[in-house]
Amino acid sequence: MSLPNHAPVPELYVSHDSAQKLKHEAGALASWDLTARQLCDLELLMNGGFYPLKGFLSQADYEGVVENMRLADGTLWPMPITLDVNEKFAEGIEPGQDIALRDAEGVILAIMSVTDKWVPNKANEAEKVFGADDLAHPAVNYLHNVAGKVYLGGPITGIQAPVHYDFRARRDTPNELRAYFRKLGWSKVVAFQTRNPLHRAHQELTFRAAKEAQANLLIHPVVGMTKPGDVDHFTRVRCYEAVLDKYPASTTAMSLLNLAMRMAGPREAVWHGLIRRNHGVTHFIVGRDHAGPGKNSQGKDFYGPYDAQELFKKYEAEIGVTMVDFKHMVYVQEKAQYYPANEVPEGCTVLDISGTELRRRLREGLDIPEWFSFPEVVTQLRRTSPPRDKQGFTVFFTGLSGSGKSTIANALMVKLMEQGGRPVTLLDGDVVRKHLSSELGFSKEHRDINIRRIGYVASEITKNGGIAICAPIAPYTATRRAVREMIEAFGAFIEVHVATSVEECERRDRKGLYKLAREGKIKEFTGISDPYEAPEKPELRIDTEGSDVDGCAHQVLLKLESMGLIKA
Ligand code: PPS
Repeated sequence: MSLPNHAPVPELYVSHDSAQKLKHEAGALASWDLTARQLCDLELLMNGGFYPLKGFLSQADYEGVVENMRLADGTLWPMPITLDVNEKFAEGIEPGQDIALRDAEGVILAIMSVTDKWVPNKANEAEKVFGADDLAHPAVNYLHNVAGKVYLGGPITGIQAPVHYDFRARRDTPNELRAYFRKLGWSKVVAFQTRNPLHRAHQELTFRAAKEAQANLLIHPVVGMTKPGDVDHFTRVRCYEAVLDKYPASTTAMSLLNLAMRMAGPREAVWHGLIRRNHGVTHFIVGRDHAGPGKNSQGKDFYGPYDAQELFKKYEAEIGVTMVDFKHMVYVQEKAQYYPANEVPEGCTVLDISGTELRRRLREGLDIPEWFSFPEVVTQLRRTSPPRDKQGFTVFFTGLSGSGKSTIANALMVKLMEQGGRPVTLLDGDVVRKHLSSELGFSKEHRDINIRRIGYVASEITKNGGIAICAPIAPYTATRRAVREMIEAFGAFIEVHVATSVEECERRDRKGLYKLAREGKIKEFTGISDPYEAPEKPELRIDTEGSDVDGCAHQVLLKLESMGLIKA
């Protein structure tokens, strides 16, 4: 789909007057509250960032995209942009019906004319789009454990753009960027996609790319959704702003992109290229391991380091953007400058600090050398990542009823309060059920709601620098993982499996519940008539059968110390 970079890209919005009228009428339609990811997708659909898509994918388009990266009409499009909904909502919707799409506050942003409703084969989608049906991939985990079971497809009528209150002046639609480039006479623009703070290696890489392509530079960071655990976008944008004056102002621009990344490596690179083309860019930097999701469940990389470059090259003409490929940049000590890893002069010393190492240094308050980053960037990062012993964290006990979770959790709370320094909150299973979840039972659905509530409260405590100790049964792996992700956005998550066997719990039967469960008087009782999925890799596993409560709590303290979360 050719798209000259001087012409506007088609948007899906109706005129202001029609929008007012439609908004009024849409009040009576069935309405769907968009998830955070769908909200990002909708914004880019409406403003032309996802051109030529006219809405969430129909089934035929979805199948084409999954199987061979093409829409039903043959147009290149590598990423399924789907409206996933739960079965309950889907039951009431039939093709031919219009639905209102709302943001988290209930504001109607668009109307979708539903043309298709289907249950996707998610395992196939994972294999084809992400290369493996492996839950270690964040998008595969999202697909199976967050996304709804049913997909709806159909064209969108845009009413209004989602509102952003942060960094408003730095956000541009594709047409705003196109107009800006036109105004400045920038016929060649090379875009740099990033989800990380900019350090010196990135600056060097972007300088070189602009020089190589003889183009102006657009720093185009993603501020929608990135990989769980990434530096939050507020901090990152402050970092970008801090280094912007190190670039020549007349040839460099920065704009924020509200994209929800999928970390799909090669396919993602092609997708990023198409999105940048829509934003009026002519060249695009693809570096080492572009949009890589990290290691799979076998500890191996999902994609080869240069797979994304290869796939981009193959489709370059169709994407309509020229790739500027780069090897990994490293610092050469003797030359006091950065080189692509494959161009390092012989016999020289290479210095490099990985993302993991950087996070360790921040966490432990260690030095971050000037050759690696700019002091202004390090200052911003230190502001949001104080040393670990000053950050909030969550200790999440899981185990069978009567395993000893609550008792150990109580002892741990007292020991932490004795040390002082941070507020401590205990969210015990029984106590939560009394105060937060009194209306819930023990079905899988209700248990999941209960655990997510605990996770939400713990994440707020962690975010605000406190210590949350949780002690529910939490029998399901996927739900525990969801809680981990919620919390790791703000601080450490320590899963402690209190591994008392069901036989031992039943022998102790401290509350008399096992007896009632055996007699069938309590239904869905964990370990007796309901499942318990033991954690495979908890931070700590405690065997209560060999040690007393004080000893168990002490094991947790030692773990926290070894992680640098409390001072010895
Ligand atoms: S869950 O699965 O995490 O939501 O469960 P949780 O909220 O931790 O459960 C708290 C206590 O509920 C009592 N209880 C049951 N447990 C398991 N299964 C069934 N059916 C059940 N019915 C009541 C039990 O005392 C749990 O407390 P603990 O402290 O774990 O013994």
